[in-house]
Amino acid sequence: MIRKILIANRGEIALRIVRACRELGIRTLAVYSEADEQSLHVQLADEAICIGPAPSSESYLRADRILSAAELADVDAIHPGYGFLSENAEFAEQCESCDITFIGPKSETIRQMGHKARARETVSKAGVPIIPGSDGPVDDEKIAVKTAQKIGFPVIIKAVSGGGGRGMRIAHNAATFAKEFQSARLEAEKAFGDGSLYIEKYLEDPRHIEFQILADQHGNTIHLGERDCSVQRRHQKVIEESPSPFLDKSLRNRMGKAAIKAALAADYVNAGTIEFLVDAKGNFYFIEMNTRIQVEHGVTEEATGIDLIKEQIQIASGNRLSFSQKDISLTKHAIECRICAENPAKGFIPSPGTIDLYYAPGGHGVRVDSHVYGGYTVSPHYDSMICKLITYGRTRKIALDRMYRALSEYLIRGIDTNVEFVKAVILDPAFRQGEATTSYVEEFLARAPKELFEKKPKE
Ligand code: MV4
Repeated sequence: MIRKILIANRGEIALRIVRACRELGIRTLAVYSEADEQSLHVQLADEAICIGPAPSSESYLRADRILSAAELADVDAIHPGYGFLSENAEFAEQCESCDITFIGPKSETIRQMGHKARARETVSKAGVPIIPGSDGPVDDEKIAVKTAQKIGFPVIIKAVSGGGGRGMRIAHNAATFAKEFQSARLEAEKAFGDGSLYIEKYLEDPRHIEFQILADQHGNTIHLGERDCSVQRRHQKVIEESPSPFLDKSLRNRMGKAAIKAALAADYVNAGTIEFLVDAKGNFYFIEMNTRIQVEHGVTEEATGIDLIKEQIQIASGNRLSFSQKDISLTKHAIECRICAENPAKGFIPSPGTIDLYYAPGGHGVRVDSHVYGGYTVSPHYDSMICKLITYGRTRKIALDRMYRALSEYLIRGIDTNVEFVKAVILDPAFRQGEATTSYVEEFLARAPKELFEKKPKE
């Protein structure tokens, strides 16, 4: 039985996990860095232990300190949230050997799916479509060029230990391939300590659509529909929604079945996400699997009515899923804007500092997942996201109109934010019509007037 959970994270996701535990009657232990002493997750958890100085490398990434805190407070389980140690197979393994339940898949699954070339091979063998590319990693440059020529240009070079877009390079012809290959290798070595690369045919202008999976320890694996995450900037998602305006019933069904196949092939347990790229004709291809709860999970929660964090804990406790595939539908339309402390007019540079006035939106169909408040200081040490604003309703139009209304009542003073930028996107006819692909933000920035992203002077 799980009676006490250590939350190995910070910010809004730590608070989100505290809330789920409260409703389940489970005690919580927060761990925090010196920079987060005043954080809400620390104040609202039942217990809290400081695990080090502000830099993540000395606190939230220190498996040894987190496991010490776990032993000291005698917790039964650890929830890793997203980022930090959430996809670290070694950490999951250490939890397993300490007899502490890691709330997530088996360490072996994290390792298998963390190797992006092996993940491709695993799901492909199970009959899930993948993008034409290399069979596994290609480390020799000469062989890599030949492989690229066989696939046909343009190709995309990706890091085997990467994911989420870092260490990727596009090569348009054989002449530029070597240079791109070398710089991808250097970047991958620096970022992941592994310069191993693989190659795929480059798809122009795809949509990024991902499926939420839940799998219990008894072999029940279901999907909870999709999230369209095409609106991203430099591989950071900005807006996510469910259902996708691009999918019809038939495509959703086929993609959902493929997502379940991929999860089964990975012997998956707990909550996970299968990422696909979808072309204009509706062809879809697996790109990678994320073995964690994702930032945008709330969109699926509001569209389906299912609490994914509670389900993660129930699954980790060994309980069976209390619903089956036929019980799941996207009954509402939900949309999320990631609100960040950054300045869109200055190339989106981070804007840490103290929030001296704060009023968050509310009302019917509005959900605010945030750890900040008036007087809170946004630290330069962590991600700049300060809030996930989610609105939902019966139709996409209701959710979008509600989002614009909610954004319009958001008051944040003292730091710069992207509120005006996302407002402009929500109003943009191309976005409204559901036409956004992964090139959308770049195109929008090229044609949008600069004033749009600046704070409106007070009337
Ligand atoms: C691609 C792709 C096109 N073709 N793979 C980016 C994040 C990571 N999860 C996979 N990503 C992509 N993989 C193939 N074969 C396009 C993306 C992609 C992207 C690429 C360049 C610039 C922005 C992008 C935004 C979303 C997805």
